[in-house]
Amino acid sequence: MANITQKHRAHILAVPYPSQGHICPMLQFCRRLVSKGVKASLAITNHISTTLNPEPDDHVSLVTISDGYDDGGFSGADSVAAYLANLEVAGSQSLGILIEERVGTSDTITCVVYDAFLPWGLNVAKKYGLLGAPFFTQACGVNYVYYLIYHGKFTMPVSSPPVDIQGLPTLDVGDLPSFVGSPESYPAYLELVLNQYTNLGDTDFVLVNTVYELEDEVVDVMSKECPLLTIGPTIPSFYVDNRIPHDKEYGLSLYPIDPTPITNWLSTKPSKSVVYVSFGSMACLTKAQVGELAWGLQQSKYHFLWVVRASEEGKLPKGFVDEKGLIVRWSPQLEVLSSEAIGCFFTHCGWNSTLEALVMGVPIIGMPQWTDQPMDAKFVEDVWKVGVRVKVNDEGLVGKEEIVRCLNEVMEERRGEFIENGKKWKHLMKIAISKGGSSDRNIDEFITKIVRS
Ligand code: UDP
Ligand code: 7WV
Repeated sequence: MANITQKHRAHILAVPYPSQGHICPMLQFCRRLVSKGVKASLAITNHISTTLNPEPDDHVSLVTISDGYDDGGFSGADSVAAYLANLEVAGSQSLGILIEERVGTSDTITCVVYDAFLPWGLNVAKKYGLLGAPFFTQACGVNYVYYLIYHGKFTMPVSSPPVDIQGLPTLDVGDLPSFVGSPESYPAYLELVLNQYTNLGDTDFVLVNTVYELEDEVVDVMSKECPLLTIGPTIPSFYVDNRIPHDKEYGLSLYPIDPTPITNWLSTKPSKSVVYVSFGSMACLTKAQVGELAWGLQQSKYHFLWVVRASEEGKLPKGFVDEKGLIVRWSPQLEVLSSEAIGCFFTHCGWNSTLEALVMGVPIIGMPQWTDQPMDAKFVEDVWKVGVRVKVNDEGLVGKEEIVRCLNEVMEERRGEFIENGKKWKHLMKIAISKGGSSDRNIDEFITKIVRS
């Protein structure tokens, strides 16, 4: 048995928050560890496991825990607060059982890598004498704002003057994470993001899915306060360093998808002629906003591929059709963004989508909705300068004229500038995760520490 244990240098158990944007980056981080000789298992919820029936992963073992809602998952909960409370209780208990079952076997867990949204992961790890490392799925700048609030160094609600935080560009209220600008909007989620720091001092490592070169100033500032290891981008190796065989897709999609009609449609379109529109897995737009988007896309000159999730479909204007466009319920986003036909990405600026656009060198039109997205959009426009952010009108809507204006700006008028700037970030991100790059060195450091301990 000892031999088997030695074959892999350590066994990490990764516990993502059960949403699309949190599972994928952690799964990718696991694949990266496996490629470096570490065993990795990913704990998804019973609900996700039974609804998805995921294919076995070539690299990472899938195991299951409970979120307390084995039948309905998040939609089975009465409130966000109830979901989070039950996730903690049922999650801690089932995670403990998973760990205990493996003690003394060739599968013994060495370290629990838990989503920073789930700080109770550390308690479970410690109970069994294991190492624990939080994994932050959001940008370091966002994490730092929450960190300052948690430590009382920055107070909410923020009044109107712009705020200056060391390591970050000057931020207007609308550039801050939405929960900070309007603390009353989602109290349970605000608590979730602030609670990321409750036991940070007890951890030996803090893993962050970002790239040092994208946020060097804030990473340097925050590193003085806690031991950060930037390890991103957690995008399949095929699109970055291409060192890991068979790592081209995320592989764990919470939505059913048939890529063929989409890739076929894209293949008939001229180079850089298509606007890819998606707001990720969670955002819910108002019916009025979906209408403005529809008319804006229709009035523009460009082809568009628009992801409208099944739950959002009813908000499309009745009978809306446009021969320039293709509307789908979900897309193979990496394949789409890497397609020659794509000219720009009209996105909510979720952190994964933002990293994906940067790695593919695709110019961005940011239309942030909530949570960390406004800050990501700020960086897109003012730090990386790879695109623009839409302006919201007095009614809180992004009107069709504004949409057409932004499309013209990014698809034509300022296209060269955005492409040119984008090349730099794309290059830096690929170098970071390639052998000897900033993220690669940090991942090696993490492994060395967990293997030695
Ligand atoms: N995604 C996808 N197909 C879609 C829309 C999104 O594969 O039609 C993927 C996307 O590539 C990204 C993730 O879903 O990896 C969404 O994560 P993000 O952080 O951008 O946003 P969230 O869904 O968490 O708001
Ligand atoms: C899922 C649930 C809640 C939040 C997020 C994802 C996120 O912003 O990453 Br606050």
